[in-house]
Amino acid sequence: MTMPLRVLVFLAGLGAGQFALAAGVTVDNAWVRLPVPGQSVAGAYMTLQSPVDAALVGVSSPVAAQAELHLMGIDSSGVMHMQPVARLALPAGKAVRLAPGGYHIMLEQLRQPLHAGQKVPLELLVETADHQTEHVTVMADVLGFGSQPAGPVHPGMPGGFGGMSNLH
Ligand SMILES: [Cu+2]
Repeated sequence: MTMPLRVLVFLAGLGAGQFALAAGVTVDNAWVRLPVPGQSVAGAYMTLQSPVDAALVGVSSPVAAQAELHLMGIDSSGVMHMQPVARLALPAGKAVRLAPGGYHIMLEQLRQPLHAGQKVPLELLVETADHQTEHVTVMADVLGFGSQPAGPVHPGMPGGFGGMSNLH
């Protein structure tokens, strides 16, 4: 859909302009679902890949007072629910997808209304197997209703998650 984003990866403690690519995490297709008017939460999605075993252990964004990694699931009675996730494993060489209906970043207490076409910075904290942590800054596109990538459609849920804009 979009070109892979160029991400800036830097080791904590390095000076400005020094970009270490030790972990080399790449982030593709980062996007934020445009919240319905009046809502102060928005879901953010992307595909992460690390060449070495790593984990996503934290998220933040200047546009939100709080951001959390969540997993959405559907229980045996068909009720959708979600839970905070402290860390998301990024196995070496495996693309890990954050997408509607599954893992997502929830931006909470938005500090400003978002609009389609806007780019929102997301700060990802990635921990590698040797317990180094790196910040990965990625710009995510705010996508309105018609331009969102097709997400997984849950069987028995006509229209899939795209029709449920209050969820994320
Ligand atoms: Cu959530």
